[in-house]
Amino acid sequence: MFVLILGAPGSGKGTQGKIIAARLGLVKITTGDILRAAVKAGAPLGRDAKKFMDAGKLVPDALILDLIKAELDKPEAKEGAVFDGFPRTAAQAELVDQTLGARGQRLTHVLLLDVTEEELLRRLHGRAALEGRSDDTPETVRTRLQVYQQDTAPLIAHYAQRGVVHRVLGTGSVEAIAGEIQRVIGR
Ligand code: B4P
Repeated sequence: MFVLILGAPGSGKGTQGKIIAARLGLVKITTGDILRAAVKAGAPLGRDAKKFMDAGKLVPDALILDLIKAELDKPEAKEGAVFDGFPRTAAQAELVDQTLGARGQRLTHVLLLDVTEEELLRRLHGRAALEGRSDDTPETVRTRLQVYQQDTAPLIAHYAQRGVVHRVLGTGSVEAIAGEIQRVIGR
């Protein structure tokens, strides 16, 4: 089972991804967390990625495709995984398709978390106050929402053609949303 959680910044991908991965006993791969850890550690990738992240832009595919490939090739991701935060561009989606396809696998579920822009802004401003994440400033949040619409939202049509997209209302309690996802996946 390979589950992709797709949604705008602040839609609850990280929150729901953690719950799904724990319930299904799957590894969760979160590119945002990997990048933030690389920044914190002062690793070369982190040094290169930081300026894009702080500006609310996507880290260029040239920097991130190798990282995604390495994560997909890890033994614990060979039989299934939850993808949180990637693929986010057409090139990343192609890499995921090719890597899984070469193993006779495919994305089995794409969960699209549907949240209004007003609610996204409310949540991200709330997180800025709580966690002080460097990319949660009002200006950067606007950019991230635009980048999502431009680069990532087109992936919905790409996966919808294969009939694997499930739209889930992403507002309400975390538990209610998790319950709806469980119902949709059937496990
Ligand atoms: P991410 O870490 O993926 O950031 P995000 O899109 O904001 O999602 P996140 O997981 O943090 O938020 P969530 O919706 O769970 O990316 C950060 C940056 O890294 C990107 O801008 C980019 O620069 C770079 N990056 C990462 N992956 C990349 C890739 N593949 N390619 C290129 N660049 C990449 O949650 C948001 C908030 O909502 C939380 O505070 C949560 O508590 C709250 N929330 C969740 N569910 C809720 C609910 N039901 N009700 C109320 N609040 C809720």
